[in-house]
Amino acid sequence: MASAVEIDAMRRALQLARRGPRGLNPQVGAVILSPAGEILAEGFHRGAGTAHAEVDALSQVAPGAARGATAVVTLEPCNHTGRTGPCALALIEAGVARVVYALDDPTDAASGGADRLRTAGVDVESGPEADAAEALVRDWTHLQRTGRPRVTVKWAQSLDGRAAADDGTSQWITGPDARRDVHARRAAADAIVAGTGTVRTDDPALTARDDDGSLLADQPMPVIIGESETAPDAAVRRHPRDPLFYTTHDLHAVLADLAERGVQRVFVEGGPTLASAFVREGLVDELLVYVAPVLLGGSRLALGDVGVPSIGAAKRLVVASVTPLGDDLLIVARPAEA
Ligand code: AOF
Ligand code: ZN
Repeated sequence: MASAVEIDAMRRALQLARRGPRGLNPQVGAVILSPAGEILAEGFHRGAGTAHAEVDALSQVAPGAARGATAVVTLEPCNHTGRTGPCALALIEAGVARVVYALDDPTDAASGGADRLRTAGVDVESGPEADAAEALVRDWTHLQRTGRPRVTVKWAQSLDGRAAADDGTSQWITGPDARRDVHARRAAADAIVAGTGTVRTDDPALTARDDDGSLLADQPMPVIIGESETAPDAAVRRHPRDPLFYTTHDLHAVLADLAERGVQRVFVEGGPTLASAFVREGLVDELLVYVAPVLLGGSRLALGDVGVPSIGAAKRLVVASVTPLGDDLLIVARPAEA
């Protein structure tokens, strides 16, 4: 059983983990406790190629001072030599007597640290705060498992499924509460994707903003897909992060490339053509549909061709939640098979 002091230390380690960047490696935090339960050192992982959290924490204690100590880590200490050496070995060599970690390492390459520690006589315990630790690295785990980022596709529509009036105007279908929710979700994504057509016609800023229009602290990287040129004075060129442009229409290739750049979560807000392409290719992990109680009629549908010639091929979804936002509704849905 983990002690109350160890559980507190794990919560602290989770806070520390969040100081590290989201990217190719998971966010990991570590706390070293003396046998009396005092914090000797704290550490976190600053991204691929830098010291792991355990090694970062150990580097802050005097040689020999971690002997008999307890290491509290948010992820199972690794057992491999990747860009850095195995943390399990570093802990053993430092003389740590006990290791408490929250979550097993989900990768084949790096897992096995717990067994290695036990074999060396270290007392090992796993599980405290596992849910929070799992939530923290969920997108990274998805990236490991699938080789692509998690994809959220969002659109706003009228009650009759239109994304714009027939003259193309669409500002605004939904109200301020729904728009605030969208901006918070943009801020939580690593990249925001739009098509060149939407960039040309709507000139979106693709930033995450609060009600008065000022920028939120976290900004997704803008990603523009398509063949037409983006004008030199397009709003997206003033985005705080440099936009990434892809001229290919192969969304699988785009997502594989984003994964290699450490993009864990993608927010697709690119208009009906791009949304349809993601749906058609089966690349959607989560759909966010903001439904406003208005009727627009006409031909500007929220989705075009999604590769459903007949009802037997319908893309079946499960509804994860339905949330009222002001006068609007947010429906979160996922593919039925996922
Ligand atoms: C840990 N502590 O702080 C992190 C771990 O290429 P490397 O050497 O940076 O190894 C990356 C892998 O190590 C990564 O895929 C994951 O399995 C694990 N991350 N492990 O013990 C850490 N960041
Ligand atoms: Zn490690």
